[in-house]
Amino acid sequence: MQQGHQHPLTQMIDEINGIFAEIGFVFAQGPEAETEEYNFDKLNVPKDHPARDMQDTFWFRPEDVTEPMVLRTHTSPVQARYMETHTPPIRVIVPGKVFRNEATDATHEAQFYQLEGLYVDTKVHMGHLKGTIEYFFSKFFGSETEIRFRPSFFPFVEPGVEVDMMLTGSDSALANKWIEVMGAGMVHPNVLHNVGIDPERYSGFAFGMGIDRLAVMKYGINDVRDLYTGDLRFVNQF
Ligand code: 2U9
Repeated sequence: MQQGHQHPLTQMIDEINGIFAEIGFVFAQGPEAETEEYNFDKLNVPKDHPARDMQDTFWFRPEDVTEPMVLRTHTSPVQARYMETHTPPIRVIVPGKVFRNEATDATHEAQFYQLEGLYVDTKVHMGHLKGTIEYFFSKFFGSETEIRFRPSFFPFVEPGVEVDMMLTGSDSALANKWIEVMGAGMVHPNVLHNVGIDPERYSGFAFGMGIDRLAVMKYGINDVRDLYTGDLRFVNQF
């Protein structure tokens, strides 16, 4: 008898959660419809930031609610809520669906999956971020994986970095090329303050990655939109 199985994105999320569970991270989830406060304000996104525009974000006004709401543009509001209800040490992994108001093509969907992580404790520094990310990529893509950090900017972290990955000793199409795979950084003191954690006493690192892009890389998928068609001829290949 032919049996069903999990969708490739769910398989990836389970595998990644398992890798982080081994080093003490727990799993958290939260709402896909968010307030402007949790999706943007608490995360130190400036009031005039273009990400807040109607062109970039899906806004809506439910009949029973006075405030306009957004379809979350990242899973970060889940960590903001988590920090308000937990005291450090905090180690959390947050996978989930996010939304961007943009035209779709083979490499962009208006909905996609992100996976973010957050670690907050006393004396957390960039070395912890680097070690954790290196551990993750060597487990997920194999021990022949090299990563490098480039300075970058995101409002919710300071300093911010982008992470590139290179597979060595492999004959995969990804071998011996630097590929951008993740954004990360030290949690901005304003963000800690906004969720009631004292930035003088605690510090943290955070990272985020697009699961769809990771699936494209791991499985050689040509069009991210195939992940959402529900076409069994596609999903049964995984
Ligand atoms: C809190 C504080 C900081 C999460 C981060 C990124 C950088 C990042 C992108 C990767 C590919 C989004 O899917 S993507 O387009 N993400 O570059 N994410 S730092 O930082 C946080 C999150 C939560 C409370």
